[in-house]
Amino acid sequence: MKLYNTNLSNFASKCRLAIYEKQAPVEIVPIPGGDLKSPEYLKIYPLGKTPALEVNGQIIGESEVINEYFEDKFPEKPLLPKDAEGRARSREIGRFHDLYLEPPLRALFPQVAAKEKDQKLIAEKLQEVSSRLDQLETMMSSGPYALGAQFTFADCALVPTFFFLNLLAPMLGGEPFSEGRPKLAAWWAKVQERPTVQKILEEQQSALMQRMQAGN
Ligand SMILES: N[C@@H](CCC(=O)N[C@@H](CS)C(=O)NCC(=O)O)C(=O)O
Repeated sequence: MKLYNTNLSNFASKCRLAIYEKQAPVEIVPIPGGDLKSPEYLKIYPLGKTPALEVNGQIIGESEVINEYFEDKFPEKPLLPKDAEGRARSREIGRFHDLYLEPPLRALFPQVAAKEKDQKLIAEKLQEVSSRLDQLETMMSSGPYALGAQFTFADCALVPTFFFLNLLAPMLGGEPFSEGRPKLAAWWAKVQERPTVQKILEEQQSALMQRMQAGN
């Protein structure tokens, strides 16, 4: 079983975090041809996105689907609660992340390196991220993790995106995400005590440095 991965990708990092938590026997491999749109990779996964999981010659795409597959395949260290309501809550936060919180943040990525910044877009997207964070604050448990005592897929979804939130918002003039959001602030402090989370954040950081040194 192989995960086609780039360490900087928050979606691929979501799956690597689950792999590390579960100590799952998954080979983590770079993108063939060195680019998501290389002919070699498009042949394997026509969407040209990361992550993608290859199992017995077949591709499973989409980070949330891949993580659910890991839960089915490697149930020993569960990342979903046992009760139906807890499972729904974890999935709800995962979906909230993918559909509502991450897209406005992603829209800001090109602005960091842009010589002429689009200040209107920056202000709009920072505002959107900020309201999504307010909504997320109401969804978080009182800790230590997103849903409470158990570290779940909800945490796997949020951690790699908070790496970018932490960096990006201040660089573009936004307020630190923890400002006025005590549950998110406490969660972020706590979750970083976890060795698997430290590993993911180090991998994202070092991939970002490499990307910056390469000048793209
Ligand atoms: N919904 C997808 C999103 C994956 C995604 O967009 N990954 C980015 C890297 S963080 C990517 O592959 N971008 C290239 C593209 O969309 O063409 C998932 O959850 O896996």
